[in-house]
Amino acid sequence: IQTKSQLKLAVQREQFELFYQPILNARTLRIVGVEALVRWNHPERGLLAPIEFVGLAEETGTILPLGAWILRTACKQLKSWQDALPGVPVLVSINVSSKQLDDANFFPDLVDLLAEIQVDARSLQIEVTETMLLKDPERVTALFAQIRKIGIRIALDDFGTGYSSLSYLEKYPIDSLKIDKSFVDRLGEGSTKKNIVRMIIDLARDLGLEVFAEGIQNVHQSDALMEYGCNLVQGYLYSRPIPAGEMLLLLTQGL
Ligand code: G
Ligand code: G
Ligand code: MN
Ligand code: NA
Repeated sequence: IQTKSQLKLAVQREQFELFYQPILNARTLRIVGVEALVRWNHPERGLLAPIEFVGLAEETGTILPLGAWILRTACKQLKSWQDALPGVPVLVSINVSSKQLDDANFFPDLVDLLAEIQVDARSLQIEVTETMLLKDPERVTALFAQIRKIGIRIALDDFGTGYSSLSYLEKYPIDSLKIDKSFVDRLGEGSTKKNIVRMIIDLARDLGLEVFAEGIQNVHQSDALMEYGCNLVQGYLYSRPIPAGEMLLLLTQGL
């Protein structure tokens, strides 16, 4: 088990690495974006997955400096891909904890970061979870509006797993939904369970939202998603999360 002080030290020492998982157009199989996924490069235990430390980081407040490092690293990476591949549009999607969004400095720091790195905000997306929608609605609405006004897209991650009601979807200024893997897992099993995914896609379309599906592992799932009208897909069927250097090759050559 990781302790608070170990994690704090690891942030100071920048013992983290971002992996990237491609997001594809299921029809054309072209890469349209990537999701940044953090790993802890632990000196003794090797590469640790977020499940081993993100919860602790959130509980202890270390998510603020860690989250700032993640945003900075992902923006610098985007900039370097844009410089290496002019004219190739890539969306970089970054998971942001609600603890980061609670911090009053989040937005001003983000604006400063974009100015410093000189990266186009329209190539950025942040992924927020439904817990965000259970907070002070006026504050969240204003914050999301500010973020979108500078061109950053907002996706609601792990959609369908949280406690928020569907009516929240109409209230908040967001751009897209990411259907949680647990729903994608059910595709191909039987028609009643398939209908949940179909319903989410129809709902998103109704609300004018884009819809992503994650955790796709087989062609039954991708075929069903395309049939229902969801073309933005992510999962092991296409690619696992990979280091930045390998991603440059995929962005250059395709899958
Ligand atoms: O990479 P992996 O599938 O193990 O990630 C599991 C979960 O960890 C993701 O669904 C996401 O919620 C969380 N996660 C991964 N990377 C980040 C990150 O950079 N910041 C935050 N806040 N959470 C992340
Ligand atoms: O942000 P979120 O917690 O949803 O991150 C997605 C997580 O799901 C990442 O940790 C990623 O490694 C993982 N993941 C992505 N695609 C697949 C998949 O096809 N199968 C499984 N089991 N996990 C996946
Ligand atoms: Mn995510
Ligand atoms: Na997710």
